Amino acid sequence: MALLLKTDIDRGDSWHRAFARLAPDIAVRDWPGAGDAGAIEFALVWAPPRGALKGYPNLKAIFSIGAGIDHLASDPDLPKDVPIVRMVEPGLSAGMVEFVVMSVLYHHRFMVEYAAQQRAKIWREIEQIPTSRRRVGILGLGVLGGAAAGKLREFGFDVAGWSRTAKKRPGIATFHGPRGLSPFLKRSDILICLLPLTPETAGILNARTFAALPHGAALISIGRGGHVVEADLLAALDSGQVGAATLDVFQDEPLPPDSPFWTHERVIVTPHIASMTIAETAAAAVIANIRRIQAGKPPEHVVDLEQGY
Ligand code: NDP
Ligand code: OXD
Repeated sequence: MALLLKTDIDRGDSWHRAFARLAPDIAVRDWPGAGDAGAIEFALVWAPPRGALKGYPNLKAIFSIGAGIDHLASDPDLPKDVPIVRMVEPGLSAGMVEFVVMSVLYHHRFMVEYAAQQRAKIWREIEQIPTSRRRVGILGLGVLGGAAAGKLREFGFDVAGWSRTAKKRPGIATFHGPRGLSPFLKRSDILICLLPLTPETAGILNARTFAALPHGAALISIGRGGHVVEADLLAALDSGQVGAATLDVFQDEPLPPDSPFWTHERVIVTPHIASMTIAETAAAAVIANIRRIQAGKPPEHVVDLEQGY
């Protein structure tokens, strides 16, 4: 029995080490050239090229190295009837909570304005606002959005979340569905996008969305670049309707050198690093799911391809 591994960057060694330590009975074979295709029962992949997962007759599950599975759902040659499992692991959640807290505090404490003042050598105080008066809205109240919401509450922020289905979370105002979007946006001084990219959510950060926010709201875009209509965001930044933005994900990655976001004074650009799957903790989660399958149980965190996440 073997697991096919396809990572995007040079992190293969850490996966090999983690599997060797935690599950020496699982042979990890790198894609491409993984040897006997019949021996491959599981695949652990990030952004495999189209058709790369065809031709493994005994494949029992495809594990996404990331929480998002848009890199798989876009492959029309994906084997049918093989469950796709998204990544849910403590390292990824912890990293995302850190990034969200850091970014929210950055905007909350006017660091974009202070950075501009520093460039202009201006010594001027901006009146501090208590967290209880800062309304933070999270698009996507799933594993990552939910964890971030909980931590922001601990800081005392007035937190709301928007999801597809109705939810109840202590201390968090919840909204759902298309009708819940506008009242949710209206009370989002800092808007965070932690949605999956699906046909329903593509382009959701557009001119209409920005117009519904309080004037000068900050945007933290950490879901997928396909959520953002970039021309609309630039227009909203230029008009001041969106006061500042932290952008981690983009339509084209790496962000092209001529993108105006690189040099925009009120934009912080990071290279899709809001959080990363940690091989050690993620391997444990994948192995736990493999053991479930081997025991005849369904794996956890299977994606609903109809919904796209
Ligand atoms: P989950 O599947 O756990 O949560 C997704 C959330 O989005 C759910 O609350 C879901 O609603 C909501 N949602 C989905 N579709 C809609 C819709 N049409 N309308 C309203 N709400 C919707 O995902 P995760 O929290 O694990 O991950 C979220 C995304 O974060 C990933 O898909 C990925 O794109 C991104 N990500 C980015 C990273 C980065 O480094 N920038 C790192 C990791 C992830 P409901 O609860 O009702 O199902
Ligand atoms: C993910 C990502 O989806 O890193 O996990 O973007």
